[in-house]
Amino acid sequence: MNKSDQNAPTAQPENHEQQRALLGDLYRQMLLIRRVEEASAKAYAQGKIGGFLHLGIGQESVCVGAIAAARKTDYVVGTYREHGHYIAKGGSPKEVLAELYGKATGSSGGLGGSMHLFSQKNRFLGGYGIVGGHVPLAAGVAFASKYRDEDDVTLCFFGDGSVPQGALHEGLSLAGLWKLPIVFICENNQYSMGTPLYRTLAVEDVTERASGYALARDRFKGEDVLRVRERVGVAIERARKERQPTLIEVITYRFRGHSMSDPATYRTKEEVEEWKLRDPVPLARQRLLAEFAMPEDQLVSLEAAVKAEVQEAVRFAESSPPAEQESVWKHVYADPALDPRST
Ligand SMILES: Cc1ncc(C[n+]2csc(CCOP(=O)(O)OP(=O)(O)O)c2C)c(N)n1
Ligand SMILES: [Mg+2]
Repeated sequence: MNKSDQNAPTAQPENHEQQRALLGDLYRQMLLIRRVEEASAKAYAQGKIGGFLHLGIGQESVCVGAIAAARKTDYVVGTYREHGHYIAKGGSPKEVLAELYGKATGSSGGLGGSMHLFSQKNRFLGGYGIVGGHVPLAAGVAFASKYRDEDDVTLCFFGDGSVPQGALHEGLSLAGLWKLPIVFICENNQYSMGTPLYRTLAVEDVTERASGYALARDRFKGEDVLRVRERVGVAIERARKERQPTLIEVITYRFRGHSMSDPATYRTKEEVEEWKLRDPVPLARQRLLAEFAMPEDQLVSLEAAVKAEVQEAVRFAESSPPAEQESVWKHVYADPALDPRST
């Protein structure tokens, strides 16, 4: 059964014009995510956002490129560093910022906060705080698609810190054994909190784990959003058509500390500056100008529109009502009436 053809992502661009339009859109998405996260950092510093806040500034090309290769009906499961993934999967900056502010209009009614964005409508299934714990959940989502004979694919994102966790291996093992339609995407930003990769992994090439679980594998640098889209697209099609899961490692970097309370003193300024030369957002802009001859004023108006959208989202979050107290008792157990398949 092939229910989702009408929801296919933009096909591989066939000509220069299409490629320019595609890169323009991916640049807009990355910039939007960056501006949303900058606005949330500001609000956090002003004491308007509580709890934890983990930003993915520097890593935007991974979620934007990967999710652009998926269909609307495919599923995404992420970690606590998931604002960008949520927006790339069709969520709005208003829902994200309102959630961070603890407002009733947020993606999870203001009850989840930064680590628990969720959208049933967009098939963005969280937002999880337990490192590696969501990997078997994502395998379960992919199992459900296969069991129901639907051709949707699940994208499961996780950090390099998940790699030595037991739960991750259970998820990879079942995916390989049961030939689940899933793509595992390790966003290797070189650190888990303040611990560098070489202190957590004896074998730093994460994809070396793939053969033990009969997974296909791929590993590449993540700063070029078009490359991410193309390489993840290959794995998605393999999952959809052959039910062959893939383990992908994308090399990336976060420019800020692990969370808002981390000054990131465990790495040198030089290291950060060197990675900033590969910042995916200005790289896409430069490419649009140089390779695709996009007029500068077109980019300037796109950037102004992104700025206005984020300013509006901040106003929306600030003026929204707080999470309803009685909603604390909702969503504790599954409500069959909320299951769209029960209607
Ligand atoms: C099972 C578990 N152990 C420890 C933690 C505390 N913790 C939160 S984030 C984190 C680092 C994870 O790093 P990584 O997976 O590389 O993701 P990144 O933060 O770099 O995106 C740790 C150890 C946790 N949340 N869950
Ligand atoms: Mg990491």
